[in-house]
Amino acid sequence: MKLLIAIVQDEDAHMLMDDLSENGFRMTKLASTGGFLKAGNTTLLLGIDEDRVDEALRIIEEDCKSRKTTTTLLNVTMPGEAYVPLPMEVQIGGATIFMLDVEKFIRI
Ligand code: 2BA
Repeated sequence: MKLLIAIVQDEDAHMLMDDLSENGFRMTKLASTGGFLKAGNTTLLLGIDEDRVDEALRIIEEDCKSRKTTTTLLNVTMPGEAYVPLPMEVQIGGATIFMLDVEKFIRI
């Protein structure tokens, strides 16, 4: 069994969870926050039998869209210690996925 940790955009999370559920995948949704944008995103934990990992990845790829956003996260320090927000365009990926081997899976 593999544990997929998939970080996706909130906009895609609902449809993705529906599609994964309809195809028999079990998951846990965590509300998360990206370290760079400091904006909400969704982290899904999926315990998956190895022979179904590719299927899950295909569904994630179909549902999760890459988008551009503009952030004013970065500041430019001006003389006199004034901070001017600097708009910056950021491309957020469809999904960031970590895949781990599961040593043991127990449901009680
Ligand atoms: P954030 O950390 O809020 O990052 C949002 C997007 O900002 C990233 O999209 C990337 O395009 C950009 N970005 C991140 N750090 C940057 C930096 N130091 N300089 C310039 N641009 C930067 P993605 O790469 O698609 O990541 C989307 C979300 O996935 C991230 O949200 C974070 O929550 C998670 N993530 C990505 N890589 C990760 C990693 N190595 N470990 C843990 N979480 C990760």
